Amino acid sequence: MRISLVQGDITEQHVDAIVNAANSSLLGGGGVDGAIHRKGGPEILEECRRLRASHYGGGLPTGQAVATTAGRLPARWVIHTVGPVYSASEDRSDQLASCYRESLRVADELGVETIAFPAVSAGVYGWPLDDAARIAVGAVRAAQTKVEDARFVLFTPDVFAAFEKALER
Ligand code: AR6
Repeated sequence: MRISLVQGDITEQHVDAIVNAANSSLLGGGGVDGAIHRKGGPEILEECRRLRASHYGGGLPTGQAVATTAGRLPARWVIHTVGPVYSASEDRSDQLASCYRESLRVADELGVETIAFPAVSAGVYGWPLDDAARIAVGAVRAAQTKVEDARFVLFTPDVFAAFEKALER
């Protein structure tokens, strides 16, 4: 698998699947989640609502992933995953790694060849950037997957720099 870094907006990526840093309600929020729903249009939210009414009545658990249409985005699917809120007193690294592993597992089920990831948990959820980048790159590198091209799409220069450092290791 080829792993690359892009500084930019994930909603503009022409890939098979883009990953959303959602919350367990699946009903939208701020950050990358807000941008995806805004640009993707109401079809994504409609499918999220159906998921809440069926398989995920209690919400999507942290560390898991589920796919919907990508609506009007230039991708086929959005894979929603729920990162852990950062905690200084409890190690939730495996939950964060699980977001990437589970997203790739769902991607494999869909036959995805190209995927774009944001820096899950590195915004509102407060994960320190260097550590979030290390966990993300480590999890994607270690995954057994048929995905050929995984790209991290980082919104700001500081997050991009953290991922660059993690990828060089
Ligand atoms: N493209 C790529 N990355 C982006 C974009 C974009 N368009 N917009 C923001 N980012 P966050 P979290 C970056 O807060 O920490 C939401 O309200 C952002 O700069 O989106 O997992 C959800 O509903 C940061 O580096 O996700 C949840 O409630 C990264 O995406 C909660 O926030 C992740 O920041 C999830 O928090």
